[in-house]
Amino acid sequence: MSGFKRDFLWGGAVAAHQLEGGWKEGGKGVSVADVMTAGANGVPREITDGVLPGKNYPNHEAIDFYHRYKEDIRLFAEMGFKCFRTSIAWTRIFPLGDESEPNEAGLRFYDDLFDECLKYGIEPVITLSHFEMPYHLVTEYGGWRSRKVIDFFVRFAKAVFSRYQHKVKYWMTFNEINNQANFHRDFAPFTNSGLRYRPGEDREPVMFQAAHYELVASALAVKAARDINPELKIGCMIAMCPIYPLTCAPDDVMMAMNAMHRRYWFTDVHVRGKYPQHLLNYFARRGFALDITDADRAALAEGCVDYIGFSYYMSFTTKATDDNPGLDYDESKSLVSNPYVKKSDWGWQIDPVGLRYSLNWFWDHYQLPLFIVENGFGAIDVLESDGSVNDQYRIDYLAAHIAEMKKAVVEDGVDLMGYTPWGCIDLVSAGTGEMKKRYGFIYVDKDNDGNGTLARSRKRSFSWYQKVISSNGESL
Ligand code: P53
Repeated sequence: MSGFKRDFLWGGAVAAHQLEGGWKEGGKGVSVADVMTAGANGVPREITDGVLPGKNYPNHEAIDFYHRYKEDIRLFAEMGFKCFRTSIAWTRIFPLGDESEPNEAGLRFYDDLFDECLKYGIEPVITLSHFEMPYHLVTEYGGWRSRKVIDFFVRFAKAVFSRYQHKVKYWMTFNEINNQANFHRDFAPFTNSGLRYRPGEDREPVMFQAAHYELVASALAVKAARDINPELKIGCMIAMCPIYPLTCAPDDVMMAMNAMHRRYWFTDVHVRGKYPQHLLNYFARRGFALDITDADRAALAEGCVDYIGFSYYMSFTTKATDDNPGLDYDESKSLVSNPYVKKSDWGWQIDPVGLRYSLNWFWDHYQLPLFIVENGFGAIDVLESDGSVNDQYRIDYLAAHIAEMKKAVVEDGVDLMGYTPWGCIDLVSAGTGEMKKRYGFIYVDKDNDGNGTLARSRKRSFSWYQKVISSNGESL
């Protein structure tokens, strides 16, 4: 093959809670994203007990896509997008999460949004759960601690598969389901699974249990989608940060392998429909008695995904240490800096070759079509007095990653479906809640404190990406 497929899905990616705003409109319920304040680099977002007065909740208004999506999709069409990845806010469809009937106003919003995309020939690519589960499920059920949430999720999935089956072909179940491998911090367990840990609680088995229920829910959703319409394609969504050994010392190499096991077993379950033996042995060694039934095992085996969606921003590096003779991976402690790569202002390691490595890693392991559904450079942009933004650093980042992606396809033979850079329009950062950490081709006039006109303007990267798409990745 000389380049990317002719029908390669070039586009951009966002998530409902990070751009829609309208947090109470159309009957929408409160989501976990609605109770997270703005943080900053090194300052974690606060998770509050409900929405409290006097706090800054950046997702409530976000960039007001709820009211401005027509203007924004017109700009995506101008760039030549073939697809647009967003999520359906679960709380627009089931505001509390445990209702028996969906909310018609919420369903109508996404009908209109998808129609607007299709009008320009833009294929919607939809994530079911992207860090925005109903907050009511957290307070009433403890989030994904509860098996009952499987039924609520599957009800939500069936409602939207049935409703949009003729508008949306490509779906993903849980965004970056493996972020919660970092369970020592509060962020990922809450955004992935609605988990609030009690002081002193043994966090790890709780995370494994929640992840298990999600994997079962995902598999049941895959099966439901096939029953509703066999044309639908359902993927998983994995946050891929390949973990390198710091040196070739055998213990460092082994440590890196263990780390990969602990961060990527989720993909094994999604793709192969069963747990890898290393993890079952780990559960036994640690004495974790998880609620995994025969019916769950059957569901997992029947609900394997059609493709692997993944995000790629950075690689990680790890090493063995004397205080860790078991070479166990703890994401909050085991990562070290890679001396061979640079970092973004937020400390994310910039490693385009890691994307080629990741594509090959997934392909070697699973032989399923791959879809890069996030990649991008969070940076501080400067709006010049003439209204322009000269984001050459973003162009450099994306061009270097696309060049490596091309090698994976052309030289290595990886089956790649598409590429949707993250935050194609500036939006609220998931990790920090900032506006200042920008990813877009389109600038949005809004700052960290919520000031600004919300006006949209094209950055330098806008016309660059337009050419990338029109040349099918030849012009970088
Ligand atoms: P922000 C951590 C590591 C890799 C990807 O992230 C991550 C995270 C969580 O912060 O999240 C994904 O906004 C996620 C998006 C998110 C994007 O990466 O923290 O799927 O929702 O916005 C970028 O810079």
